[in-house]
Amino acid sequence: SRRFIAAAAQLGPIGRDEPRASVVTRMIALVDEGRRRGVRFMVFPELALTTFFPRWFIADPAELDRFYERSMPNPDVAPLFEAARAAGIGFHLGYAELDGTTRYNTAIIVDEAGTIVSKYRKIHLPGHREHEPERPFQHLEKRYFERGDLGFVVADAFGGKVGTLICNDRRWPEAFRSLGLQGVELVAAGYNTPRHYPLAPEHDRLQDFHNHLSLQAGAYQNGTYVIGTAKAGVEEGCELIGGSCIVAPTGEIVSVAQTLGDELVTAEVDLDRCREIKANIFNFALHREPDTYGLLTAP
Ligand code: ING
Repeated sequence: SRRFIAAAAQLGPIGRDEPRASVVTRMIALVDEGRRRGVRFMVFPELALTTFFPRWFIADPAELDRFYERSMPNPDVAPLFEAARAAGIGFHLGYAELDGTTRYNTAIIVDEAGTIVSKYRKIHLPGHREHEPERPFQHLEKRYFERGDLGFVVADAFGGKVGTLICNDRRWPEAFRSLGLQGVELVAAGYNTPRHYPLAPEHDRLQDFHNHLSLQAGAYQNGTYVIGTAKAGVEEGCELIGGSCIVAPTGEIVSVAQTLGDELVTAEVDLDRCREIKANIFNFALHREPDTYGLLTAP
């Protein structure tokens, strides 16, 4: 069977000036905990190496570039790669990527041997492009990142088909279905989700519900496990939701974070269970009607 222990490796707040070495040390502590619990694959959050810098308008390009990785792996993350490989643990890592002069919100999946088996660049970039000083905080992903150009990515890893979404992607059923149509069995989704959404403050109370609703729907409607991992807590004065969790292909949350700090959330997954959904209610070959879905690709 294809059963193993998987984990959401939730991170608490990362300070604007917190060195990467400090964050990597925190991540290695979670790798050590994962080794103790027999984990095979763990999912770190979106932009896991730095604070969520799109909350600020940063005019100085040199200051902005501080938050990006110019190569992956690199000397800052090498200790994490080494610790994970020594523990026989694969991982998902979200980070800001500077590719020449182009900036992406990127995530990689690394297998138990330390090999990068997939790379994804975030496609659904929320927020706004210009400085909007009247907001209590900015959400400038459309300014700081280009739209991903690698498509929706599924790779062979951990005995199955593993896909990646990044934060806002998880709210778009088309993104999940693009992985589902590739036979995905486990989706890794890191996120940084502020509690306060300035344009709709009446929805602050719903952020945890909408997070789980999105992850659970994506899991059920595509017959896949989903591991959603938060950067959580009050980070530089901005409240980020937690709720990291592991969702079964049935849509059931099988394990969930209990804190807003660094926390390893584990559960046994059995990739063969995806068939309960893929072979029945969401048997795409039998029941899906793509020739009626033309509107879905209309702009
Ligand atoms: N963050 C948020 C997310 O999609 C957001 C943006 C927050 C959208 C709250 C809607 C409501 O989870 C990122 N980084 O995409």
